[in-house]
Amino acid sequence: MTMYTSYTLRPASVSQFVHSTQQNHLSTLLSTGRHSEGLQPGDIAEGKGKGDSIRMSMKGCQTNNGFVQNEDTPELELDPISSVDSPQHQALSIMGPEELSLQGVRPYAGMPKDVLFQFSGQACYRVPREILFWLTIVTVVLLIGATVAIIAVSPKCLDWWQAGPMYQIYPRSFRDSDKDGNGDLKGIQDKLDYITTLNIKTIWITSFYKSSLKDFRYGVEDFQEIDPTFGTMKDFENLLAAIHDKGLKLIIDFIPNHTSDKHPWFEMSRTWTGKYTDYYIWRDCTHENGITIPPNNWLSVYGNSSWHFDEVRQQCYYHQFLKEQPDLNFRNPDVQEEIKEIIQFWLLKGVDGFSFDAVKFLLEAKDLRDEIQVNKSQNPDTVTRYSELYHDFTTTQVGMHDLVRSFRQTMDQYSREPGRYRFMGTEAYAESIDRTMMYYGLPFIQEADFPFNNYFTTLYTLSGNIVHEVITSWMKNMPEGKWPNWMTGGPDNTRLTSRLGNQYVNTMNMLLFTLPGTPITYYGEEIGMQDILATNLEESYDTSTLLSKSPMQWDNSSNAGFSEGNHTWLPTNSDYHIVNVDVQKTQPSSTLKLYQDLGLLHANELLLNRGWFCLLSNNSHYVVYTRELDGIDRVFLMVLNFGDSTLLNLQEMNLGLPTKLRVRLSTNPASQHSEVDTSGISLEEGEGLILEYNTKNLLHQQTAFRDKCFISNRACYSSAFNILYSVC
Ligand SMILES: [Ca+2]
Ligand SMILES: [Ca+2]
Repeated sequence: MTMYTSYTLRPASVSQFVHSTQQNHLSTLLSTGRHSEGLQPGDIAEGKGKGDSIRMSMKGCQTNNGFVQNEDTPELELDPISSVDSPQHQALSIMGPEELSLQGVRPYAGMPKDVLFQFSGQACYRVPREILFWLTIVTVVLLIGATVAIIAVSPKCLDWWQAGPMYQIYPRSFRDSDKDGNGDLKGIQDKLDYITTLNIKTIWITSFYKSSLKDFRYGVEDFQEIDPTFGTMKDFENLLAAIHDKGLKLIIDFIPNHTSDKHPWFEMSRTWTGKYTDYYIWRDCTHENGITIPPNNWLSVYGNSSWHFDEVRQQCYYHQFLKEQPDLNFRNPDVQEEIKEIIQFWLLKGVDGFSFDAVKFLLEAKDLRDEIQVNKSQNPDTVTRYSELYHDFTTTQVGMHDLVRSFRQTMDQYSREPGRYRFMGTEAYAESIDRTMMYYGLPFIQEADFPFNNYFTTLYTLSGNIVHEVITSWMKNMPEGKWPNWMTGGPDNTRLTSRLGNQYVNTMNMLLFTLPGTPITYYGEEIGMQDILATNLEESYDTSTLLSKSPMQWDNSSNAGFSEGNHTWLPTNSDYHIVNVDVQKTQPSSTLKLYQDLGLLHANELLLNRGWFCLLSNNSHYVVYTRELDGIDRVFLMVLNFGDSTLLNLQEMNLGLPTKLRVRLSTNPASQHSEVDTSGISLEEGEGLILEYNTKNLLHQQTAFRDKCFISNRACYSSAFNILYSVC
């Protein structure tokens, strides 16, 4: 509402007005320069005002030059002449040349803003205010600058999949909770306390999907169902919640390449049902009198043609593995969408990541070209073994990595919450190293966090040179800034003890925990379990895949504490009386105790989880390497003997070592916490030492060692602030 005011007021009356307004809720009258004669408040109340009469028209609660007037205020008419002065003008007039004297007026609560402005303009208020203002601005700028600087110099934090070891569990063999002789999800939950004693960060449970195949690994009938052998979906949810309660993470297997031939998709595909018709790879083929002439010469991984004639559909379907495992047609967008939905299903359940199996087989050449024989002179009719062909048209086809990246993108949608990053590993079994490295992705295209490094799991002979070769092959080919990982066993491989000999188990575990990257342990390797003998099996199934999957050996009781039932699905190894958790946890020199000590060291030592790795020396016996970090004047020097007993002279390596090094950990209990003489270290067969010494002369800083040293994410340590920083 527009207000017209015109008043005359003697300056001396301001104080009086202030108080009278409080009492009478009258409109404010302030003098203007033009009206030298003033009115008394009483005059206004009575509607008086001769030459300088005031006419005011006000309704409701209005401010008038900052004074408050309520509805009780009598309506006053303003002088038309004076009314040219707007309220704004009135306000400005306060500040005018005839500025009012505020002498004797003191600030009070509820003071009108215009009078408040009068006070606030005074130097005693203005100066501190401006000082405070600029102090605030400077502080904010400094804080922003400091935050940006800290972010800029901080190295990338290790994510959970980098920070601690992974523990791979074959669920049918870990612990049986319901006496049926098969390990199950509840059994794993019962043993979580044990897993935490290993300083494990991530549990990796291999395939538990609904399947009628014996080993449950590669023939899934429903990707969104738990096989009843392992329990129910509720059991899975309980297990996952319990794993998270303990601060652990869970990753699970996923095998997208194929399904079981009992999967509903396949049942519908073979009967030409709607969109499922093209869910698998079908081709016409000739089939007469039980003899099939396949569309091409492609072979199954297990040998013989990878095509199988289906009586129902009267066509051949492609199977890279067993005929019970038909390959999905990944060139069909509907299939891609189905797989995406399965990934989302488990991520919504809360799993922390996947191991994607057999991804190199996802696509095949569209034109079904024959693969080339390794031995060109061999009669094609006799080529039946997988190794007799080059697999240029059935593995790693153009577009395969795009599929893997699409899996990654789906997972990224569920990785945005802090602390909820979803890990992606790819299984790249029997790939060349350069093809394996492709799964790390490209500089700006993320793929797997890492392809699983199973090169140690296939070693059947050991020497310092062989171990050195496996290490350098990975480290030199891995793209810059990526994170390594190391496995020593797995469900598809012979156990360490059976492959390499019991005397090397501790050394291999020491190697696992002192290399840079994520250590991955297959269940039972922490106590040195070995394969069961094939002759003990009452199975007609492919026994070679079962020997490393025998029940976990917990204690001396029947079935090694794995099951209280009368029968177990695979026999327990006969060595369980001496090789079991219960016995080893009380033995100070046991494989389990060393494994736990290594896990602790790995968790607590920046040198091991963030430090440089310098590979210094190797021969047919030993490998020597260091872990060091700028800012820490202490170095770990590992000496691992993968050969027979030998003598090592570290001084010959010109590392500038002191004459004595402290033993931090040893596979030989007798030498724990002692010192060794660097000019002559006697190493037993399979002996490993983690030595420690102080120096300010780190090897990676020296030109001579620069090409022998590696780091994923460079970091330096400041002991003064107890922080890591990257600008160093
Ligand atoms: Ca069971
Ligand atoms: Ca395939």
